[in-house]
Amino acid sequence: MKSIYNHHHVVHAATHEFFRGKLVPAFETPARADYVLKALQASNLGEILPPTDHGLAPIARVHGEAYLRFLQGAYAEWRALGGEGDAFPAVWPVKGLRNDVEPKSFAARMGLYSMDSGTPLTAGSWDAAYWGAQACLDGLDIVLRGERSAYVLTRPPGHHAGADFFGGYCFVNNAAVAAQAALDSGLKRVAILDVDFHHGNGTQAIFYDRADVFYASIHGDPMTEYPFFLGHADETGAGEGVGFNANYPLPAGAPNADWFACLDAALARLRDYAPELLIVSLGVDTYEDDPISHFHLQPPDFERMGQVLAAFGAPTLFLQEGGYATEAIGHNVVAVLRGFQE
Ligand code: Q9C
Ligand code: ZN
Repeated sequence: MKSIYNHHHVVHAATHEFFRGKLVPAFETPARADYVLKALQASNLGEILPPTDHGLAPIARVHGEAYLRFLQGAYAEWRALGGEGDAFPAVWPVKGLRNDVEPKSFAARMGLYSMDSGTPLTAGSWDAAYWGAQACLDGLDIVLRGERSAYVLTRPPGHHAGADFFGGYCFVNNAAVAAQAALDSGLKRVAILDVDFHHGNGTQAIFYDRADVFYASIHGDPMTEYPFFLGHADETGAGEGVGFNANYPLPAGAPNADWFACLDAALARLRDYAPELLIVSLGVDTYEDDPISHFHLQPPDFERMGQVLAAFGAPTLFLQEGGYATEAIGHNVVAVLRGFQE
């Protein structure tokens, strides 16, 4: 299996994030990708290639023009105002406030285009996210050219980013960009299976009223787990998209057998959909020792996950999402890919 490695990820390096009212060391770090790269290289799974430039257009198929304009210039604006270090939002247009007018104030636009204060916007956020999306488009090309699978090693992750906002450590929704590009290249049905511990609210929202992308996710119950405000089982799609969204929330601490039962249920739905391409939002924060998540998958479970996904039989594009047990991420990712390959 070929991999694309977004080596530009290093320019997105937050030092801290807000957690329970305090600044704590950032969880989403460059070291995460370094460990995966090391494990990939040691695994001999296949060639590891750099991304190539497909331009802004495929990203603009998913994200709003005003949001992208903001994101590209946000860090420079922050610095021009005297901001030091990373930028954080502090005010949001919640229910009853206007979100249809873009204020001039930078602080106001930070809130308009974000969903939480846990996502540091750094000097390199845009460049790293831009090249991450490019890497995903390269991974897509590999699969569209007829290979059975490809893996994209990138950060920041993507699945919490909506059409018009960042959050959950995500800025550009890589899975959505790849899915839309696959449709634009002529495919008719694309499935996204999100196995990250957290519900991919951004991905779900982007395709919620459409039948050409089926979004299925297994995740911590939003009643207690981030992103809290989306990811319930009764979210089944809207309009044309009714019946093309499936959520499998599980309580924190759920037994691994329950997780695999949900995987079977999700894949049964996707089998009926008969996608021409399966995109896997591959977060490994389902790992037992993940510091911010609450499932208990172990290394052999990741290998089994890969085997089950291989048995599904669709051309498969794996995109890296979360996973914060830094030193274990590489091993767990490679276990999935090895399980798939066998
Ligand atoms: N300080 C992904 O896994 N914050 N995003 C949790 C910990 C949000 C995770 C609080 C977690 C987002 C892609
Ligand atoms: Zn996650």
